[in-house]
Amino acid sequence: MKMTFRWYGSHSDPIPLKYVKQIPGMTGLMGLLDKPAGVDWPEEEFVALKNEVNAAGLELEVIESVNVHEDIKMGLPSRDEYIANYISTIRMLARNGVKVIVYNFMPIFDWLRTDLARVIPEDGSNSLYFDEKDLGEMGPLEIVRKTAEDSHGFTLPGWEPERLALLETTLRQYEGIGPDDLRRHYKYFLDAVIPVCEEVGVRMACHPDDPAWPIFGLPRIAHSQEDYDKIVALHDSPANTVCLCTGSLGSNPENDIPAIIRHFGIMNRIGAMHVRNVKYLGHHHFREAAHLSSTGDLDMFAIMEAIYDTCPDTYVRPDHGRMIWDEQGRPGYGLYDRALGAAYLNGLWEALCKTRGAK
Ligand code: DNO
Repeated sequence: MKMTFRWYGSHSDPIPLKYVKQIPGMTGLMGLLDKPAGVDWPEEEFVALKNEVNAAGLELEVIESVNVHEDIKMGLPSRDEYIANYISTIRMLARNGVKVIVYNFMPIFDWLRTDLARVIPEDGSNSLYFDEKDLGEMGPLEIVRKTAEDSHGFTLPGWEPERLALLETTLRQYEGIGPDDLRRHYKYFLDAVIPVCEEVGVRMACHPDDPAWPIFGLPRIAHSQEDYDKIVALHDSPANTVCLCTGSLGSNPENDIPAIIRHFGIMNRIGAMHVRNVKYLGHHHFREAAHLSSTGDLDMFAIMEAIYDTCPDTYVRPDHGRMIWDEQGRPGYGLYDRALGAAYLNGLWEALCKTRGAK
């Protein structure tokens, strides 16, 4: 297990790399370079980022996210040009030591919340929160406006301005596209990129829908074990993997997270893990919790145990943290609670290794 941390680059992340390195057991980053979907990433920018990260004593083997252009998801004729750029980016990243690319195939919205700073009454911290009832009143344009307003000027992953600029048009374009169409477009994409990944030794890892159900009537095809069975079958290869995000899939209590990890771990189809906890508050209603099992509804020990048993070499990162100790930062991506999360997950791992044998 390699413990990593999401970092947004010195131009947009208030957390110095030095602080990341000081988290015990931190080996590297799941780093993000802010590139709009569809562009061919310039090598010199990536090399500069990699050098900066390596100079801080950290690795950069997982890149999150290389976003997939909407034209690819919609199956438009222009997709071939964007796929060619994607392939060129894969080759460039592989040349520079990247092993896993995290991405998603969600139409328009990556993750969605109705409140980015809901106060947790028990301790006065705050966390990301979702209540479908609030969403019903808002509608997509309103939620985008609110999310931008509440993000304290930070660009949030999945909410990049260029992605949302064409929101109304894109929402309309998706009207005739159902889940099977989206899967067909997905297969076209995978058939083009996975052979390249095999050739250069990179794994693509698809992040789940968050929350784990359809929203705004858009097709969403990655929120259950059955969905992922279909995705890994679209192009059968060890390079076509899952970024198993426990909190995204776990927003639906019907998803048995340790069982899903075991299922795909045994198949060697887990490219990376995001490990965090959620607290259920009702139907399609939850908030994010501290990583500690007892503060939410996921069994973090069972999750780490499933990783230990079936995919012990995978990359793990603590995921969205609460805002604690009055930290001001990017919602979900502050330093303190994610550092606590990493320390806790490392502790669970040590206990597993000491009682069952080192891995
Ligand atoms: C949310 C993140 C996602 C993830 C993308 C991968 O906080 O986990 O935005 O990075 O879905 O493309």
